[in-house]
Formats: sequence, structure tokens, C-alpha cells
Amino acid sequence: MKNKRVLYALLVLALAGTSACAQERDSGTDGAIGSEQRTEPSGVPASGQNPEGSVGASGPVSAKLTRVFEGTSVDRPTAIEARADRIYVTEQAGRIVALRTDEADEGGETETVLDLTDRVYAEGSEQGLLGLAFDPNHEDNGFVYVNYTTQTHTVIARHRMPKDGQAAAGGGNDGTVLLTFKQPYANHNGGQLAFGPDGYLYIGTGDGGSGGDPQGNGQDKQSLLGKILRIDVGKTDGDKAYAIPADNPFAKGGGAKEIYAYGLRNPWRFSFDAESGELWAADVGQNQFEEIDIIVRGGNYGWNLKEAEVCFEPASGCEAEAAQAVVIDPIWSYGREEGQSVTGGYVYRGEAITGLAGRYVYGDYGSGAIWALKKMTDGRYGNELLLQSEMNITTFGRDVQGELYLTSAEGELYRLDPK
Ligand SMILES: [Ca+2]
Repeated sequence: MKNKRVLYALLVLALAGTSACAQERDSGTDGAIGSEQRTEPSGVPASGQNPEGSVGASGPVSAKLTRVFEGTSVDRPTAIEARADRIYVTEQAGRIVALRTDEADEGGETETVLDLTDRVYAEGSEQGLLGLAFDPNHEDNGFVYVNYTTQTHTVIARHRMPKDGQAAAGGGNDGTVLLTFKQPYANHNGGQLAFGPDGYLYIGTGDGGSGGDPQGNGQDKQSLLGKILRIDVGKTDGDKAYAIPADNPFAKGGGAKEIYAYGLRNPWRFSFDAESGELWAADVGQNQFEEIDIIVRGGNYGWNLKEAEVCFEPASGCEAEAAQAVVIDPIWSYGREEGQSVTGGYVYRGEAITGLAGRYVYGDYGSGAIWALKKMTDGRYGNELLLQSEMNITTFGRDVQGELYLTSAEGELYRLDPK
């Protein structure tokens, strides 16, 4: 899915040299945006900082991946969402398929519940149907929201999904385009959609693509690219099919009203902690670092002034400008020894895996590593290698019980189980 495809066999070898130990590093992005909360520069992150394997979060957790829905596969899976007794997987070409979780261990079968292939353009490796979110009132209105690309644009649209058990209605589902904006290059389209605990729809957009953000979209407050956007899909506003939440940072001026946070490069996956409501985003890096950010309203996450904790444009001496721009450094980042393209996951709130509760589970598309990251009592973050999947992980998802799933680029589905 990302722009840094690699031979993961090589990476497995590389990873074999890294210890499965926890790492610790200073953190500091708690609270709302404001200069007093700005993260202190934390220097260049190094991998394997803690070779003795000291305990990070709160001791090691054992988990394994179980292949599920073995009787089926999905084509180029990009997102997993859940409702009732099913998970729904988006296929990059434009289909949404449903699988019953109670059939996960017995083969299962896919049912196409929405087919948008007539309007989705998926030629580029990062183009296609990239995100799905169920309306908070889906039970009543049947609405879902999708994030997809055409050849030239990103489209955020609302469609009606047939009730469970009914076949997808043939045609006649034109949907409503809520928001669309131009994509200058084929890559870095973001793609995640999720409703926050506030009931608003959050949208991840990439910086528009190419490499290094040549248009400077990440720091451009007038551009919708390189952002987390937030809109109110429960209301309309003039000719707009959505409204702007009154407390969006630029609702009263200073930037595009849809912006919630900025300075992101390609936040392929983000999610809300079902318990705390915190927004965790994994931002795919450029040349050196992959990063995990906790997104706050109005936050500036640095790109392309910085790549993770280091200067990017300019390559050195960005500190004064970053301070002026109130850049928030990631809570965690990792270098090329550990992976090439972060795939964000979820704060685990399921019950099956003892000790994993409250930890953010995420992985790397290139290396196949899956980690658990947790804020410790002293406010720092501890990171632990959960397992090595040896897969190109395209997305994580959770069922309604909060158990975690992931998909491989090959279209296989796995569930994270206790070991
Ligand atoms: Ca950043």
C-alpha cells in the first residue's frame, strides 16, 4: 500500500538482529495544543536503545496470530470495520465485503455488501477505496461513509448499505459526495475514516504525494492535504452536505475550516481509543523514521519541517521555526532497522489477551513486526515487540468485542489471539 515496498525477507533477517526488548523514551504530547504543552526536543531516536531487554510498559505480553476465514480471501484489503456479528473489509478496487465473526475459525465466506468499483480508481498502489466508517446511527439510517480516490481526487461520500443478510442492492446507490479535493500525485492519499467520541467524522489525508511534500501541503493551513480533518455529517451548511464543528481550530478563520490537526505526511491509519477517546495516528515517514502521534485539536505534527524528531526541510537548523510553529513531536518513532512503513492499529480493549489492555498495537508494512506501545506511570512510553508476522500488514481492525484483526497484502485475514 505504501510507497516503500521492500523485500521483507531481507527485513526479517535485519529484524532478527534486533532484540524484542522494550524501549523507553521521553514523551510529552499530553493535553491540548498550546506552547506550554509543546514537546521538548527529544533528539534522534535510536532503535534497540535498551539492549538488556528491560521491561517497558508493564512486562511482556504473549500473543499470536491465528489465520481466520481460511476458506476465503479478500482482494487488496485496505480497512476493517465492525458492526454487530460481522467485520467489513474494504477492497482497494472498491468493494466492501462482510464476514461473520462466528465463522472466523470455520472458513467463513465473504458477502459483497457495497460495490463502488464503478467510481473508484485504484491503479496506483496507494489509490482506491481506502477507508470506511459506519454512521453512529447506522442501525436506523443504514449510512456508511467511504474514502476513495478517483484518478484525480479524493472523495468522501455517504452511501446506504443494505441491512445485514440482504444482498447488495444492484445499482441505484449513487450516494452523496460530502467532500472532494484534488490529489496532485498518485501517492500519499491518507484514507482513514473514523467517528470520534464527539460524533464527528475524522478524515486522514496525505500530503498529496511525490516525495518530501514539494507543495508544502503539510504546513499549509489553507490546504486539506497533510491533515486530519473533522466534519459534522449530521448537519448541512448552505450548499455543503456537512457542517463545520464550532470548535474546529480554524472554524473562525486562519485556515481551512475542516482542519482538525496538521503537519502530517501520510496518516494511513488512525484510531480512537474506545476507552479514553484519545486519537492515535501512525504517520508514514519519508526517509528515516516512522512515527506514532497522539493527535490533539489544532496540533501541528511537524511535516515537512520535521520528519519525526529531526529536521527535514531545512535538513538542519529547523528548531527555531519548529518552536515558532509549535510542532508536536511523536510519542514514538522508529528507524529503518525496524521497519519502513508504519501501519497504525488500535489501543487494545478486548478481553482475550491478558496484559494487552490499554496498549496500542501497531505494525510495519515492510518488516512485518507488530508492537505494543503503552504510556507508563512515569509518563514515558514503553514499546514491546509482540511478534514478527513476516507479512506485509495493510491494516488492523477490531470486532465489536474489541479483539484485533489484520490483513496481509495477499488478502489473508488474521486475528490476534492469546499465546
Ligand atoms: Ca511528525
